[in-house]
Amino acid sequence: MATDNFQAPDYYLLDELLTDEQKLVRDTVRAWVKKEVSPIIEDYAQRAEFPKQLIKGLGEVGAFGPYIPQEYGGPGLDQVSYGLIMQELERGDSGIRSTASVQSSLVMYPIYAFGTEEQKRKYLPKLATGELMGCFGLTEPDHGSNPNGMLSNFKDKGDHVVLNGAKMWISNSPFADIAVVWAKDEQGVIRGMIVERGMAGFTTPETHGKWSLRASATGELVFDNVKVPKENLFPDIKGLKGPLSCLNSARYGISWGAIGAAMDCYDSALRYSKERIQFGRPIGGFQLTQKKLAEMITEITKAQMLTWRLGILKNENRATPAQISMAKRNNVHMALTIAREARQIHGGMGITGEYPIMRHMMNLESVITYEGTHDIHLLITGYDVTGISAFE
Ligand code: TGC
Ligand code: FAD
Repeated sequence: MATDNFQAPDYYLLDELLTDEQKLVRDTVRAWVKKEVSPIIEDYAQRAEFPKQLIKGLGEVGAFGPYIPQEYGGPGLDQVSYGLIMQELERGDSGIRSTASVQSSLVMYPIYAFGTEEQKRKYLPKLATGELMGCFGLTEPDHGSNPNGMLSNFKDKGDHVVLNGAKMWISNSPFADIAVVWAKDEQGVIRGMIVERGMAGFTTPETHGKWSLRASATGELVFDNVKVPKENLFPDIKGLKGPLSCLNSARYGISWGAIGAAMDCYDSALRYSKERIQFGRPIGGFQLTQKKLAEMITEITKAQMLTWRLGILKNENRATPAQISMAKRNNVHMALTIAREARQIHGGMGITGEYPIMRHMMNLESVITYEGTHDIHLLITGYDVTGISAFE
């Protein structure tokens, strides 16, 4: 992308609902994305490479564990600030937001919520700066939407456990220093543990050939009789609610992130519609283009309201998993629809890297699948309102 002229839409003056601190955080990350992400991201996406040099800056702007308390090296921000950071990062690229989501919600959160004091002190400060990077292993080749069926398992050997199995589709795995891994014990109970790069029998092959999230590194986690010290296990959390609690935090962040991608597509389409002349007038003057733009800003505004309210509920510890599912599902679908419409408005130019549209659109095809697919979130809402599970 040559120049980043992004101007954030705020149709309902939502800025007035934000605190000074939240606005400062948002503006800091917005400026960082303009300076550090926008100039390089298209090139990295085209080359299917994660821009590792951004890690330090992500740590500096507070994108790693935004709500982790300062005592453990985090910025100690509130949940709306966390959401705004994810929004701004995904405005740049979903892959950059993915890296921050995984580090924050899927690595730092479980260590903070379920870890021992020693684990927290050992890992969290370094994860907050990016000195250590982490990944999260839940999905397996044969168990995606249904993680309860996982086959990864470990056996108790006294002072350590022996871990076997494989995880697939793991963001950040090719370069992560540690992995938060979920596996079953000998009684079939799901437990979490921290596996470190360098442990014998642990490998992280990279997944190639993605048409989506090309600027994010994805890979496997393979465990072949890996000896994991007992002190690396989370002591108390048992069952699927462990990993699903982490997903609540990540899904919440994604519901904000998707707005960022949608805002970028809308902003680009709006500008293009005023500049591009056909039939002697700007294409933005045609009713069909205006319909597209009007629907885009309506949906973005609704999504902004939804997530802001969800953020307030989260700050008060009142947000339910089903409310988070609704926001993740609605906002990612909204963003994907807007990306497709924005692509139409850009005509042929919309398929090129001159504009961010196609990259956002392809990225969002992953975002609508990971952290629970579009249909799984619909079924979570269905369960919540009827009390009858479609999964049993
Ligand atoms: P179910 O019987 O409903 O529940 C089992 C236990 O878990 C509890 N629970 C939750 N706890 C916390 N948060 C939630 N959201 C929870 N949902 C359920 C539940 O209360 C129960 O607890 P207990 O104490 O009674 O045992 O479980 P189920 O097997 O029927 O499955 C439910 C289902 C399908 C909704 C769940 O499996 C699911 O969400 N599947 C989707 C899997 C998924 O989202 N995977 C994501 C992998 S990570 C990822 O994609 C990272 S991408 C990152 C990036 O790059 O940004
Ligand atoms: P499946 O579960 O096989 O689903 C296939 C289709 O069947 C979907 O449309 C689904 O909605 C539908 N389906 C399944 N069950 C039902 C049902 N009961 N009713 C109706 N329809 C149903 N995982 C991690 O653990 N860590 C990561 O860091 C991570 N990063 C990822 C990065 C990328 C780029 C991608 C693409 C995925 C990542 N994932 C990660 C995995 C992701 O969470 C899974 O892909 C997702 O949960 C879906 O699982 P699946 O791909 O096996 O699809």
